[in-house]
Amino acid sequence: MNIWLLVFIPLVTCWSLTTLAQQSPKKKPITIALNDWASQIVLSYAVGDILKQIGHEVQFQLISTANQWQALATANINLQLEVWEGSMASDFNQMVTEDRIIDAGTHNVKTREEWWFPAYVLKSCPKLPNWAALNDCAYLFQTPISGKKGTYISGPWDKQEEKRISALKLNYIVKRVGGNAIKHHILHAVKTKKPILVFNWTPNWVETRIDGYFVSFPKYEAACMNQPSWGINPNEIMDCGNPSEGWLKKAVSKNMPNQWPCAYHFVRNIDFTNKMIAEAASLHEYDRLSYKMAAKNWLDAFKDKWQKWVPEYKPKA
Ligand code: TMO
Repeated sequence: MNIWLLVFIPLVTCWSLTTLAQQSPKKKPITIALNDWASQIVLSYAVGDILKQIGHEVQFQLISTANQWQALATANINLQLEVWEGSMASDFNQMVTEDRIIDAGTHNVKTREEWWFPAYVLKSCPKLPNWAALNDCAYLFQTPISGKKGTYISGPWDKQEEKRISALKLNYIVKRVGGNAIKHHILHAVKTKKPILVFNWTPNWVETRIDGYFVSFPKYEAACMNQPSWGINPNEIMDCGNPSEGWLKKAVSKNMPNQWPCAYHFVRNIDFTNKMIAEAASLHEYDRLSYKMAAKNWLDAFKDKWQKWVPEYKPKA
């Protein structure tokens, strides 16, 4: 028997209580974090919509992944739906260990966040995706700002990539762009068939539309992140890739179970699949729907899935 069934037996009346909640004049809104990549934003709007349907007030707060931990700890933000292992594991684990936020469960998803290139680059650099080919092929990725080095384009998330470049002695610089700019760099490169080396992740819209590969770095182990002696560089950390089968978790503020028990029950039930996330991203990034329209379409497309997270859910007439 699933342990959560035991924990939540007292809450089975949750969904009928929402009518009571609706009658109280001043309800404290649940604040959902909006970060800076498409699936996270679209799915936050979608989940916000479901929370409203079951009687909650909801508001959204734009915030960076770096700043969200403190905001969750002080309950200025109550819900973060996409905590990615590759970019957020150390902050998340520390906050949970210090009992400042709640780990609200793991999605049934395998994630990867890594350097990526379109498949046509293999013609000019056939030894990729092995990372050992990166230096020989650095000239392919030169840009005016990188001189003789290659340029690797990355986002605003803390990936310690400069440390990896140093540890693996890569002849590259990191060019940081906004989370939403990554798409334009990829689409432009693909349109003009130019080589590009760029931060990408899965599940994401890219895999549904563009053929490409993640660079295969030395296999990730946790020790690589904090023990210099680990790996091929005995003096530096980060001489490895990111987790290739990473987790994806939900984080909530500590006041959630008491303040909004029904919402908390629902959030624990939320279980995205790779397809649900890739589709959320594609609806906005490729199909060009606004975030909110993408959320609407997503809710229609995956009704059978998310309605199961809300026991006794009855669509409004
Ligand atoms: C956190 N992210 C999915 C952009 O790597």
